[in-house]
Amino acid sequence: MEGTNTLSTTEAASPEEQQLSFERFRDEVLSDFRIACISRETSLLGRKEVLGGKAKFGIFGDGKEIAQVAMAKFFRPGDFRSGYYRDQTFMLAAGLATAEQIFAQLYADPDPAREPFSAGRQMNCHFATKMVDESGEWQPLSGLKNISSDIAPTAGQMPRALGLAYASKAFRQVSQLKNFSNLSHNGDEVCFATIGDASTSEGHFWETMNAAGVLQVPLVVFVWDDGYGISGPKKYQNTKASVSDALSGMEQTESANGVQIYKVKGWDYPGMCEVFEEGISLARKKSYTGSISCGRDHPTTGTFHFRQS
Ligand SMILES: Cc1ncc(C[n+]2csc(CCOP(=O)(O)OP(=O)(O)O)c2C)c(N)n1
Repeated sequence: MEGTNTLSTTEAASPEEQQLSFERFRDEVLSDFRIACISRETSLLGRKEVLGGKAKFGIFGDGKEIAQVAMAKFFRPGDFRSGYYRDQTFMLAAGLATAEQIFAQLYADPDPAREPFSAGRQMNCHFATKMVDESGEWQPLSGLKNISSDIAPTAGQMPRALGLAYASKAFRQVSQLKNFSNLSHNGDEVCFATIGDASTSEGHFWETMNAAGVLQVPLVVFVWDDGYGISGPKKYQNTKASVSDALSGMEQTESANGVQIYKVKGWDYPGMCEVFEEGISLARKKSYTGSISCGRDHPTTGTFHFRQS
């Protein structure tokens, strides 16, 4: 796992180097645990504030903490996320949000210094980073971790994720774009999309997966598979009650292009780190498309769909 499993690479290292690697590894695991705990407490306290009438509406990311600290390890400057309202832990782990900012948005604080995502205009846990500066000029996006503004319609993030990944492919292929190094590292960015399992029943999801397979773009889709959409169990939302099974017809084979599907357990921190590393680096290097889904009492389904260019 990138930056974390240094233990496995230390066989030839001196005892001092091994000790250093172990300490780094331990620090990283502890830091992830700390972020997961802060995120969980944010969810519990935030929900209390809503139920107690101090905030008008709240939606939180409890249950998805471990998958998201793992995911954030592989999100690099230049990458984009096009996601939805369950991603607070990812935002905390990527260094793009603080608990204070999450609460400022919950209370609709109109001061952008305290609520930088939307200055109180969006529902809570609807994140964004700035793409342009005060004069309307592009920010140096290739050096920033970028969040395209979350929107309320579920699955609406999917076509946008496709467009962002397709833009990276254009940066790889179109020579006239090579000068815009402030926007892209020669197209080696990945777009991370997140979506709930119930929302994968929507047309936007299927159109995006199909188009990504055809266009072969660096897109990784994480499906947070908690088994429900509102209170409806997924057997009423998804064919076969599994988006991975339903998607299997699009899976890559020896003789045909397609997408690769990975399933991982939502509570399996090292397992997810390994799968995410493999899938995301494939998307980054070879312009594949991927999708992952995560569950609650059953395995987080890590469904990366990778498409060879
Ligand atoms: C297009 C659209 N239809 C319906 C809704 C109302 N809605 C909000 S959340 C939600 C359920 C989403 O479930 P899932 O995709 O599994 O995500 P989860 O919240 O469980 O992570 C629905 C139906 C919406 N926001 N947008």
